[in-house]
Amino acid sequence: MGASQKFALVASVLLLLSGVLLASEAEKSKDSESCNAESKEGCGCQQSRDKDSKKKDAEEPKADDTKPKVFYYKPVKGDTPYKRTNQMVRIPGGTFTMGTDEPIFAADGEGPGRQTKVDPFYLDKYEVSNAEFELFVNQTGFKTEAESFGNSFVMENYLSEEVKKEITQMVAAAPWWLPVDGADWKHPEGKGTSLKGRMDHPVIHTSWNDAVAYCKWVGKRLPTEAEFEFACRGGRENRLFPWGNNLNPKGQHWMNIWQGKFPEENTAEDGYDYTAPVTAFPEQNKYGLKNIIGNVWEWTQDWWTTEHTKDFKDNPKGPLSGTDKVKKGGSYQCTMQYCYRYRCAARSQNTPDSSAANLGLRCAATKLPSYLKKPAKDEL
Ligand SMILES: [Ca+2]
Ligand SMILES: [Ca+2]
Repeated sequence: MGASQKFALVASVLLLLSGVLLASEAEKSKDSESCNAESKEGCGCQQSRDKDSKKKDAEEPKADDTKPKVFYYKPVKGDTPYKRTNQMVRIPGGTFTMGTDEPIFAADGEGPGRQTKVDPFYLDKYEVSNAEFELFVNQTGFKTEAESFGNSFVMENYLSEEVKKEITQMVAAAPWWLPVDGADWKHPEGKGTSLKGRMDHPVIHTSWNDAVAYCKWVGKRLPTEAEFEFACRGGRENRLFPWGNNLNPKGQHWMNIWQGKFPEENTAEDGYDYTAPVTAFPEQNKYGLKNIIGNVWEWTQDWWTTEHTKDFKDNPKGPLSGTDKVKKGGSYQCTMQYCYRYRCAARSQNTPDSSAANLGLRCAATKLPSYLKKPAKDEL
């Protein structure tokens, strides 16, 4: 581990500790929280990012991000043996209440509720799968940041004894969350692991910079936080989940989260103790979105801030600068007791070069990419 990574680990510990303190506050009032323990803010190499002008460009998406400058993928029969999951749905736009006046975690900036206008746009129906990301990597040779750094974060429960033996560092405030050498999108649990049987699962260990590069390549862009939340709410005002306030309507599971006592026991009553296929579970609201909450966290364009006013916002794009990017939707590691962030108003953050086993993406677009205008024959 290099000096910069050691520094990053120390920074992670400090930030994670602050997250746990916040969590203990929240615990007193309602549900406890350690989703901050899922974050690893500060992890990664700031220095290398600054040196890389290409990545620097990617940090500030421009208005013309919908026009791919480098590659423009047109599906060709035989390109991939896997079913495509790159379809988009149209989100009609409108004015909605973003955030909430009844925050579960006020320190996250979940409130106040503010009237927010969002123009119509398109959003991926599914999280980006390993199969879709593989097309990108195969055709561009793209190297993710986790691959460049040589490690990424994975929860202890998913690691082999062999891999665990090699790990000498640990985040004191979140000992279940380990930096694993060789963990990247293709080797989700480190050396010796593969994507076998998981090509339709969401790609993980992708940083914000990786996500921007991927979305640009497919002629799309990341959604703004406002767009994500508008889509998540599906036209319903002030509800917890995309479908309403009931966790399991009709007695069924609508998302991939954690059941049981975190982190000791995952009973996987929803059918999955780790990531689920991006096509799993019912459509979560009338826009036809799958796993917009649950499964993996998803990056948005916006820089992170917790300072919001009640003023009307017209297509907000977040602060002009910052250190962390907003992620939304919660993950398979969230429970009511230990990360109640699988709610549309909930939010969290990581530095743009962070990656982890519970963090992925889906893309948005202002204009539907032309290759999607005619549904492919093999469309789901
Ligand atoms: Ca689950
Ligand atoms: Ca998700």
